[in-house]
Amino acid sequence: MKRCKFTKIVAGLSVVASIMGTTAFAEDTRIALVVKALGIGFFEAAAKGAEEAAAELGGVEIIYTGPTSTTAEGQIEVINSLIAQGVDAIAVSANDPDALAPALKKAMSRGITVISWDSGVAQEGRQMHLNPSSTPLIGNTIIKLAADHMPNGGDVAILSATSTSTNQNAWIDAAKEVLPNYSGVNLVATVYGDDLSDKSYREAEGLMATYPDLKAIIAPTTVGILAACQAVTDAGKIGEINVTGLGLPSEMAGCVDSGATKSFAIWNPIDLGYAATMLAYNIHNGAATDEGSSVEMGRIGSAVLDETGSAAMSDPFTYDSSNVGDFKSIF
Ligand code: RAM
Repeated sequence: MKRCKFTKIVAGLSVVASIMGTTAFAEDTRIALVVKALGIGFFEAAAKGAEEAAAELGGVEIIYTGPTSTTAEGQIEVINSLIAQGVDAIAVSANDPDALAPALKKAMSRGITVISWDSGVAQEGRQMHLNPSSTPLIGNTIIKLAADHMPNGGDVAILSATSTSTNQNAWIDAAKEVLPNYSGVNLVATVYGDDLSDKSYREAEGLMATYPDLKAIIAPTTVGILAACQAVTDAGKIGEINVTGLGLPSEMAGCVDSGATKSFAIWNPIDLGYAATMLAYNIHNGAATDEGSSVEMGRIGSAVLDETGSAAMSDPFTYDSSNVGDFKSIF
């Protein structure tokens, strides 16, 4: 009796299949873009790029997700839930290089493709990492942006994201290495706003109170630079303290107009999300990730993996009053 019912169901299904066409049963490839936290404009721009890649590839579903605040614990919860859902790939921008590794190893052991992008995961926790650009270049860029507007030198401070953030920590280390090339530029402090607007604002206020001679706040985070610009503006210190670092033209145009920010830099976050999605898809479909391998990133070109399984996308671009208006509606 049971067998009979089963045969009928299978027969019924094959009728439906032949009506709908065979593709009706082909499942989409589900790629999760896990960000440091939801609500950050930089990651929302990256998600646009991920959707663009999905549309170009066809049969790809993007799951844009992340914790509500920039913690490793929040990301681990998100990753465990993606493992339970059985997604095909996870592309993560990490709040901590080591804390996420066990959860991501578990994902890989279940056959899920794992890459990191933007902010990396320790090598054992992912198959590759995509840097936005060369780390030494970003480190030098953030110091140069400040130094260019300090002809007589002076005190500068860094306002970063979280203290465990892989990307900001690497850029800050690279910045410290080139500091001796900028004589007269004196780094007095590094503080952490955790990529939260209110905490970043308070940290910027704290810097101004502690270092009355401060000439620049360098924030290598899109959240931090905007909060610092607001704090400097509210303190009436435009012209006294230049706020610079890495920001989005869409968020920073007003700061450039007011003079709070003379210039800032960033790479294209839409391209970064697009490239990360292409890499996750191609690795899921068998692209090799050993040292020297080249993995396609669609319209961006190909990523060639170094000995740490990392590659870089493109150089950052500098924005100021001459060009910020042309980009503010894009990202
Ligand atoms: C913030 C995040 C992100 C970083 C940018 C520059 O949006 O910290 O990881 O790449 O700033």
